[in-house]
Amino acid sequence: MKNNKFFLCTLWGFIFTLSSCVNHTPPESYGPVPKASQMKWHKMEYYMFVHFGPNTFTDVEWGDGKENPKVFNPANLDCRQWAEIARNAGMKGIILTVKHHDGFCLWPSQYSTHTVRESLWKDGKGDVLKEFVAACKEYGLEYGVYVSPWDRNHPAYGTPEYNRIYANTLAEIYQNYDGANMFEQWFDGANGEGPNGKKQEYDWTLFEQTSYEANPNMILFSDIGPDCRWIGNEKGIAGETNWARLNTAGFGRGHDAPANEVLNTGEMDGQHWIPAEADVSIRPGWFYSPFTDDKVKTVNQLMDIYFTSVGRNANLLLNVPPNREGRIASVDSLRLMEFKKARENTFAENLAVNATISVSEVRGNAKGFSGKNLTDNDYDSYWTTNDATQTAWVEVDLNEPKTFNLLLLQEYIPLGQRIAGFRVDFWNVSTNEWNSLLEATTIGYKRILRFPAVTTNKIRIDIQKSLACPVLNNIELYNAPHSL
Ligand code: FUL
Repeated sequence: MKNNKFFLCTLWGFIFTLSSCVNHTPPESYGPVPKASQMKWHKMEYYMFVHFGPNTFTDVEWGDGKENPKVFNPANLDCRQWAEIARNAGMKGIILTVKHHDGFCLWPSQYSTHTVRESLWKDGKGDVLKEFVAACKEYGLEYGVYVSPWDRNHPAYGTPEYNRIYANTLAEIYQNYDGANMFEQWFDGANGEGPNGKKQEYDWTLFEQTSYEANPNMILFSDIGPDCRWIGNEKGIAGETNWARLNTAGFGRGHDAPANEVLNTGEMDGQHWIPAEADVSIRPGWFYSPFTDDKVKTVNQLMDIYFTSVGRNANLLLNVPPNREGRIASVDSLRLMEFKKARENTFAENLAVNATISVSEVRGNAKGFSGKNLTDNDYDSYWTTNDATQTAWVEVDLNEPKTFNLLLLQEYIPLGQRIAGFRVDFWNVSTNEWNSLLEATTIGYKRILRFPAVTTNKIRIDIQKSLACPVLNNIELYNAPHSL
């Protein structure tokens, strides 16, 4: 009897200890994490930038604000054509330059005398912004605006008074053009001298407040966020290491921004979730010019840009400038469709979809965190380990040899960005040993790795450095038909 009691006590103690080691609860988030609006933004991945204004007609990139507003006279403006092309190109939205550095407003602003109202277009009664927002809505696209703080036309620029004028301009846009539904506000960092020879001291707190008041879910872009940051170049190239995290204390926009190299890679210890957006133009300039009709980027260049932006944890903002008619030229739209086809061909068949996944460890041995979640096509299910684990491996067994040259990985970023170093090996079917395929650092929302094609039945992803237990939610393998 006594012995039995002792046995039962020991058994209960053992079970208790065991169950406290086994963890069925999701990991705590690590470091800064995306807001719901940022999560939605990450999933957009690819959208259109539209530079349009007086510069479209004058072959310059930076109008000086003294241009005659009458030069703005598109013969056949058609925002629905832009929207239809963007949608057919697989883009999720459009951001329009409603005011560039020349100060010219594409809507009849009460805060400016340099607007569509002063142009010849539609006898001064037109409103590009109105047509743009209506077209995006009609085609199911998100819409956003670029409103340059630097204004080379406004007489108050360079004085404290201008900050209020600029904030009022933003408020006017939000109020009259459904700002509550705008997905992104693009704050350019450029800051030149005003008519008095002075640079504006921008009141960023006021500008941000004005935007969030209209829509707390608006993504505010600038060199340093707060919601997404500049990638540090205008080529569409994110760093091979790219953290969606940044330290902003002591930094500003434009000349006060962190070094371009820092913006390009983000910071492993960044205190804020500020993911990168890569802006690049399909032509050499941001604005249309007939001189660049034969210089539209090739499909191979666009595919490269896709891999160095979306494939490196950044969103791609591809500029497609309408011509003097106010329409996207056929050379640009054809290229966008070829680019879409090339992506469809590349990602036509995920070879990992039926793979058998083995992992070094499953959190609490719980089914909910198993390796199967890596191929189930459900964004919100993921594989993870116990809290103390910071190195781990995943083996992807394809059951038979397959040829591929692309590996797509996703970290479950709602719990933070964690992975800082990993390698991938493939099973060499002729020598029966593991051979090295690649080594890389970060993953983030999405990472697509390119390599010379291999034919093998299995690969192994070795996570060698993770800031907290790794949390991966997706693995895909593809054999891109074109040269990479
Ligand atoms: C820059 C501007 O100066 C260019 O004209 C362009 O608008 C680009 C997207 O941002 O800062």
